[in-house]
Amino acid sequence: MGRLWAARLAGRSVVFLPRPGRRPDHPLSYRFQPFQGEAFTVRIPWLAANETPDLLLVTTKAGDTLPALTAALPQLPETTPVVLFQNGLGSQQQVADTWPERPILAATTTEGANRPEPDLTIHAGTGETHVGALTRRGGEALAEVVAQLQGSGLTVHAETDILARLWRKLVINAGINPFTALLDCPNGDLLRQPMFLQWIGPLCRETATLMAAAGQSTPSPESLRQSIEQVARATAGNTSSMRADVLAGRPTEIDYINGYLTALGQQLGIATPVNQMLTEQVKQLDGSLTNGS
Ligand code: KPL
Repeated sequence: MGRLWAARLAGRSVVFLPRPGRRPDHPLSYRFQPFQGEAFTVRIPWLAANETPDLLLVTTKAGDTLPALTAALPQLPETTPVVLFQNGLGSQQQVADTWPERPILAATTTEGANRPEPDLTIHAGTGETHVGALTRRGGEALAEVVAQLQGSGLTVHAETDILARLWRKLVINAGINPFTALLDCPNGDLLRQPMFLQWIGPLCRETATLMAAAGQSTPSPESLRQSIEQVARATAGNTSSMRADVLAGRPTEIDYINGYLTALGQQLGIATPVNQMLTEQVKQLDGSLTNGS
């Protein structure tokens, strides 16, 4: 996702921030295939030591966000808006709680991008991006941040209740990602998988109870299920991000999806056996792959 935004914003002094401890000496260069039109090469420099960006987009995995910002933020002015693009919930609140005086915002996007080869990024599907504030200063910066992101030509909207949007996305990810990782199948195949058909109803009941207890407007479990199945159908051929992580031997974002819901249930005294089972099973898969067995 970072490479998609960088390619679309290129020409507006875009720079990448290196990972903590790294100082690459060449600009990052990759081929970019826009949704329409010819592919082109993007060359993006790394942030120079004395440079201060107007805006920081954070597109790391949820679990990498806090360490990445802990390394990066001390060198950036307190006024630089930070836009978080992570999946799930939990990592955004960690950041907002750690830097409550900074302009922290969160975004959800339905833009589709993939990287079939290390040096090729494809803008596979157009969508919409919603951005909203997580801190008071984030609210003050919102209009300007949205205007800057609109410079990409992508569709970007200001959102007054970003938490509600993050919750809606979380529901979808919680109902699709772990099943596709466990069953090793594309999203659309779930609709005929006995494991999915057995657990999706109870999962939606748990999630609806949690949403109500967390003060979110609460659709019925049946409408949560319909939304999940609709996205599974609309993205039938896709490999979910969690299945892709498992296949690549990377840690998954389960702690920020079904793991977040399980932890919230524990805090609120609500039983979440299905979220817990899915979290444990994905962690086993994760662990077994990273152990190389
Ligand atoms: O957001 C997704 C993901 O894979 O993380 C879905 C909506 C499930 C599409 O694949």
